[in-house]
Amino acid sequence: MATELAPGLIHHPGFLDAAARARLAAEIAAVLEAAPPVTPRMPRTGKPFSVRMTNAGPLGWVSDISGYRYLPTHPETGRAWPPLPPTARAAWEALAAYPAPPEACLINLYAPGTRMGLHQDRDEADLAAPVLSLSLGAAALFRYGGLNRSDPTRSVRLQSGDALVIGGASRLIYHGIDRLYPSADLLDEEGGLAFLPPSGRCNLTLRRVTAAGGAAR
Ligand code: MD6
Ligand code: FE
Repeated sequence: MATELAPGLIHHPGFLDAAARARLAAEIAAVLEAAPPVTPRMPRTGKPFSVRMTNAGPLGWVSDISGYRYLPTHPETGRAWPPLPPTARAAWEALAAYPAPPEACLINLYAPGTRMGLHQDRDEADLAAPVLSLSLGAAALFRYGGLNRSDPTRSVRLQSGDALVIGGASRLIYHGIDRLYPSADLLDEEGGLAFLPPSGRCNLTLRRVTAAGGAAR
């Protein structure tokens, strides 16, 4: 059962069943082989993020001392990002209600104790498309607010297999991850998440970057 947490912010608990979670985990493992995770850094200050990141798809989101941007190649290997995981792409087709495929799949890897500060996702030219988030591994507390950083916030727990669509009137809301819960997923116990430390978490966000039709605005 999907829940509309706010207009355009739709939570699909357990969207990926055990078989889909295992398939997605294997697809992510292959991406990580081809595109090793990097530690992003804050623009200007160079302060490292606690989360490690990589990407799949034609474009990947990177952050370093010179800023946030989308690039067609991995910043360290110089190679093109690997193809979008098919299971993630199928989730986009089922949930995004958008006529064009995703261009970027950002993969965030959380070790226990890591978090992600409140932010907006606004580096995409096409804000008509939602961001689709998929979670695997340890559960996390997702905090979301409004269009201003100081707006009141609420929280929802994202579990392994959950999908979250952030679109419509919520496309630019502030959001972040406050904490992980040290609860191992079955997938983790079965070794399907060998790319994560025990009780780690992986989140995928799928995005459209350029305006539909291909031209960046
Ligand atoms: C995370 N997610 O769940 C971080 N952004 O680990 C995000 O920052 C996010 O889940 C945009 C839309 C959905 C998200
Ligand atoms: Fe985000």
